[in-house]
Amino acid sequence: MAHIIHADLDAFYATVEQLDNPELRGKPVLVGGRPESRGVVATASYEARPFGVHSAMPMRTAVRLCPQGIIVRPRFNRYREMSRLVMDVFRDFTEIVEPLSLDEAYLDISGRWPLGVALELKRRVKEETGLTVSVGVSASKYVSKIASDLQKPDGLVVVPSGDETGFLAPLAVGKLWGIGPKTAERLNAEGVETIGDLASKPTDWFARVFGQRAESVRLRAAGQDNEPVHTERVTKSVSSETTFPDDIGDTEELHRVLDELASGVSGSLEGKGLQGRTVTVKMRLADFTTFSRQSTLPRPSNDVDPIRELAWRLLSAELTAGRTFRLLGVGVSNFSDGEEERQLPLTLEGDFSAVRREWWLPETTPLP
Ligand code: DCP
Ligand code: MG
Repeated sequence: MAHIIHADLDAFYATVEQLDNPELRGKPVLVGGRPESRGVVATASYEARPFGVHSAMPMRTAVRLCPQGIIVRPRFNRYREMSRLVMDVFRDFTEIVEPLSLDEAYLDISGRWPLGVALELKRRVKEETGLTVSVGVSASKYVSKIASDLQKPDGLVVVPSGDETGFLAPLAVGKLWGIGPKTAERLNAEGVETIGDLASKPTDWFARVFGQRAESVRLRAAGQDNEPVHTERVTKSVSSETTFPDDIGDTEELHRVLDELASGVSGSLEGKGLQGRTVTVKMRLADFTTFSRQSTLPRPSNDVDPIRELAWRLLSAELTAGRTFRLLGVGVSNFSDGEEERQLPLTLEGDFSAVRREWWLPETTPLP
């Protein structure tokens, strides 16, 4: 079962400024250029938004609308730094992360319990960075992107598979991917106000209005899209190593260190939902000679026992009298493609829909 998260930080630049400077907290903050030098607003804190201030607005206009607004110059290096922290949290949940900008990304969490992952993601981002993130979850990228925007700030909207059309129906056509303001205007003139209006049109109407794009627009209006999450960084191996303060030659101590490394790697594999077949032990001797030995498990695993045993066998073969080690590492690679994982039944699906009925859908959405 495909589950894709779209996560977008709330008032990103402004929230970073409020975090770093407590005096700005709870106040309307306008991050951007100076009004007297034709600066524009990069973003406004949520305290400033009720005044009608938004990104890309001339700062001069923003100050007129919100005279009590505090203007702060952007600090891009700081935002990049915070972005890296947030993306690292995202990557703790899945290796399939597609960043769209400094403050938003898609995460493929297929095969997991979406509401549980979303709540934990929000909690960890808050705990580790102080930022709040709005999250949308559904089976497709663009539905999730629409969903993440609906309950900002600190939003969480889950659209269960099968409910896409009902979820999209009441929304303005302009919210649909690929429908710009001009097209939206043209559609409104034809009496098509909502995505639901659009979805109810016959196929030949789409062909007439959208030409080449007809089929893709029609499918999207119906809540269908199979665009995968694109990621450049796919994990090929998970490993852990340690350099000792003093070289170790004692067999028992080496054994203990190896156990620790193996259980760290096992935990990390489990956290990422990965199972591997190849176990590698990396060794560095007192004279800095570095080499590794690897072997294969009978089947892909992330269990600590088989990994630990194989790692120990590899290391044992290298122990000779008087040999001391500066560094040891354990790695697991050669992952299975995760197909088994994707087919796991979603045992919590029942509870999940009950929860959704009460809290997770925006009020504008008719419940089935
Ligand atoms: N940004 C910018 N100029 C724009 C839009 C955005 O410089 N025209 C910057 C400032 C934002 C950041 O990019 O903080 C992220 O953009 P978002 O559109 O996600 O806006 P925010 O995160 O600020 O607010 P929201 O809570 O609506 O996501
Ligand atoms: Mg944002």
